[in-house]
Amino acid sequence: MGVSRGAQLSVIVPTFNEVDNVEEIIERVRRVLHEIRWEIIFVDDDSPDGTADKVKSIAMLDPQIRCIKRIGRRGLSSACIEGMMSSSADYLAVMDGDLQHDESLLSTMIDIISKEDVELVVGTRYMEGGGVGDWDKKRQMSSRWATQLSQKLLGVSLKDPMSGFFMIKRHAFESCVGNLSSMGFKILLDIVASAPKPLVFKEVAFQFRERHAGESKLDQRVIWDYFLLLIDKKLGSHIPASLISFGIIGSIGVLVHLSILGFCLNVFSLLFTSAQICAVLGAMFFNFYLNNLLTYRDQKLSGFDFYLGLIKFVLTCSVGAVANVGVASFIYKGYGYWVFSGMAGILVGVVWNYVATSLVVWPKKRPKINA
Ligand SMILES: Nc1nc2c(ncn2[C@@H]2O[C@H](COP(=O)(O)OP(=O)(O)OP(=O)(O)O)[C@@H](O)[C@H]2O)c(=O)[nH]1
Ligand SMILES: [Mg+2]
Repeated sequence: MGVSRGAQLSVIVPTFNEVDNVEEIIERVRRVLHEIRWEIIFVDDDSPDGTADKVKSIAMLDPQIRCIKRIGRRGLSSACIEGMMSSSADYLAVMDGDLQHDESLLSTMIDIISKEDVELVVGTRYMEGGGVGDWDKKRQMSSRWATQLSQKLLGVSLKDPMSGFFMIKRHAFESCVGNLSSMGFKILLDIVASAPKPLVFKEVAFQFRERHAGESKLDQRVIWDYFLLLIDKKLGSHIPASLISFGIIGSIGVLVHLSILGFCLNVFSLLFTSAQICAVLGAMFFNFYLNNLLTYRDQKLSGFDFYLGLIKFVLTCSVGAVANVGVASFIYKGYGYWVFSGMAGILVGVVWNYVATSLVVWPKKRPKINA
């Protein structure tokens, strides 16, 4: 067999609209990694700013640079996972594409992971020497709170499980990959909580820097994804996270329904049937809007598709309502327990609505090739 020429370290960089950071990140990584064969794998979700084209134009001249372009997909965690799965290197690092992670730490990490008996090295903001830069109080508090929650709930002992900067041995990553939830932004938390046995880790401090160029993709929906990840990990993936999300939104929808009903009856003095119709339509709109925003954010409908989706949602859920009433009445006639009958109807309705709307309203898109 010939001498191995493949990369020993793959640095996975998830990107969405990071075109002005690509060259800088490559140059900075090149400056810090000397005694190892490395490659950078950019995983881009078809950024409108042409990030993937930029990476590919560099990759044409430099085999150390690779690009995975995903179409009709979004998601930081799933992008990192696909990047890592495409690597045959012994060591995998994950680093943001906006230069907020201190790339000089890569050489420290590779030193540790290749010489010591550890499977994972984590860049940590919450230990001496580390920090979160110029974050405002609100962001600092929510990050601390999310950290403590995952430590308590999932028994994670990392100081900074929310960090997106780490290096892991490929065999250790591959031992977890079948259990990953692959949702949201928190890929490190997903990995450590999915490991069949606790990963041996070491932490190194780093200062979270300011973004080099471009804009943050962080928004309030990250919080929802984070809770779904926690629930998914706790329930052992027996129930799809999207069904949990659908169910939670539906439960809040019941409160919305009752509020509209009460409002229409007491404030507008509508007849009960008219008030109930308003409440049903209001709750359906609420459910559609939030599911479009949160449960199916990767396939979010907008513009004309939003209104078309709303009509399909209302029609599909109407069938669910008929099934709900039918099943509940059937069981009630047979056994007479109203709570049990009602619950059975709700269960059938929710499952129908979830399955049918995922097929009819938010079907998995066939990718549109822009290039
Ligand atoms: N492939 C892919 N990458 C993403 C997606 N969302 C974010 N990213 C990338 O993930 C990295 C982290 O995203 P940021 O928006 O910088 O999030 P953050 O660093 O937690 O937040 P800020 O401090 O506000 O920048 C960046 O390189 C983004 O380009 C996505 O949906 N798909
Ligand atoms: Mg960032």
